Amino acid sequence: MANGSSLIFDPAFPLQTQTEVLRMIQENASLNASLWVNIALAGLSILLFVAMGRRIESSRAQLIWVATLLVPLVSISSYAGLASGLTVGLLEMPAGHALAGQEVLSPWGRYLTWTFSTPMILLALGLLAGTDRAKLFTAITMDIGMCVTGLAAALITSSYLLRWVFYLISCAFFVAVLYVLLVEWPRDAAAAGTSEIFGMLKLLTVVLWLGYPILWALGSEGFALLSVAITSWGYSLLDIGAKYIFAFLLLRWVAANERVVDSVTTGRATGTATPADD
Ligand code: RET
Repeated sequence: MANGSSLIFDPAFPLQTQTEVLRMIQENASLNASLWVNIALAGLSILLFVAMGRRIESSRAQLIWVATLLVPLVSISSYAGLASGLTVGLLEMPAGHALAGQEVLSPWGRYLTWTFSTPMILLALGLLAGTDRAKLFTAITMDIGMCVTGLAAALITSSYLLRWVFYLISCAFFVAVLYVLLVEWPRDAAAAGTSEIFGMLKLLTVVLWLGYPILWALGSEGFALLSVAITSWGYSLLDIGAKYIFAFLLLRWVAANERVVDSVTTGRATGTATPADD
């Protein structure tokens, strides 16, 4: 039936958009593969991490384990949302953008779900470093700020300038996260006796996390130098390192050094670390 008034909500339109988006994703084999690869890897990681953690008994090590396990759990939900078209939109880019006036596929669900996965990564790292609540709170809230403002940057269609303003706000939050990771937590980890593993995971995290804003700027959301599919592959590859490889290394160490983890109380440790493969 014809919709005579723009005030009347026609539920057929959003449904058509989602079906249309799903069709566009499925027609782009490379884009589709970049999503399904992560669904498969997240599924395997969940099974592996459950198996790795089943003998962990101490409460602190269990907390790190659950936080780590939540990373692939959030990821599989995130990628299922993207692969179904539920969390992908068609956005008309504003004047000034390289694709101005065109409808561009925007996988905004990625930025939304980082709000849930990245705090888990930081919680696990902070607990490993034996940090205090103030620094943990700082890192996690700054990280959430980074993700939410990153989501805003991706969703703005009214002004090209404001997309970049939000991008810069997000970067400012990110600097605070980097400060905690690079300056505060290494000191805490040294006092806690977890320097070696923390140092390795910190390096992996900082290097890979820096790739995300670079990719955003080069990809279809920013200067559009890369196609939607290449941008998506970029994020998918970064995710494989920053989530599954990171979580595997962390969990393997925690499972082998439960006593050390348990004795870490905000800056004081009594145990001594042993290599993860002992
Ligand atoms: C955005 C764009 C705006 C500026 C900045 C960004 C940083 C994103 C980061 C994401 C990390 C995601 C991870 C996900 C794992 O589940 C939002 C791309 C600074 C650092 C590790």
